[in-house]
Amino acid sequence: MPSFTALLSLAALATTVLGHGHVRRIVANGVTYPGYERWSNADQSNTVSWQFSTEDEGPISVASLNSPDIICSQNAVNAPASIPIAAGSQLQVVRFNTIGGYEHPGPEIHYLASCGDAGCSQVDKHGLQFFKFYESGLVQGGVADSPQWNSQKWATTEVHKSVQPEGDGFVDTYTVTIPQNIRPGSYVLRHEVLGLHKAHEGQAEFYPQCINLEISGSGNELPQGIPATELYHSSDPGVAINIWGDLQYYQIPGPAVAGFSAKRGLGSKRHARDIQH
Ligand SMILES: [Cu+2]
Repeated sequence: MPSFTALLSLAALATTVLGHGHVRRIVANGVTYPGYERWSNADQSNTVSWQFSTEDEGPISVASLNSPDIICSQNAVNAPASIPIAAGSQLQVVRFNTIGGYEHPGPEIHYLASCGDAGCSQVDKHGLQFFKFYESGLVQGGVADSPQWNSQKWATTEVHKSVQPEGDGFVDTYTVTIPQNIRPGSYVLRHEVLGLHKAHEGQAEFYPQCINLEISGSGNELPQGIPATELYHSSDPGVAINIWGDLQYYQIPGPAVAGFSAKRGLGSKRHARDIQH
């Protein structure tokens, strides 16, 4: 007789066939950190990405843009562990999906929010103030030549050109650089991709996931953020859009990318002198 857990994983297979994707792991400084796995029975006390409850790893819908589910995905719960990382260095966010022909044409967007003294394993997600520090949307304008995406090119379709098979699915790898001048401390990295394939039907798909970071460094900048429930609205030009034509311009939704001073010390002095001229 099959065990209860075996039945559960059968159910998982049935539901994840329609799956859309989740963060499987993060690689920083040559170390691999496990992400939360919705259907794993393994010990997950060392995961660095926040729990979510979507059974098919599906998106947050446009109807939920101003609900707490947009913060860190559906019914998100703090991850127990954090990734130690130096400001200015890179990490790789590896997204898993079960469908090889996975198509979510759209932008990739990254935010940070300070967890403050509470730390990211304890912080109340409703109080997190997110600032955007990286975004990439329409990389090249053109016609929506699905499934090649060689005319109309998106951040996600370009990443997907390097897709790798893995287990019963595929992985796409996003590279993120942590701002050099950010103040050290605990932060939630809000990694997000959007799928705009059904945006013309009011069904843009949002895939936010949160990852705990412990950032080290000597920076002192902490840009002003806003609650994730205020980032987007259904009427935003980058949300209410039809991409199935010749698209030449795309306005990435959400606030502007936060400004960081490029370089401290000598660089900023030189800049000050230039301004005086
Ligand atoms: Cu999807």
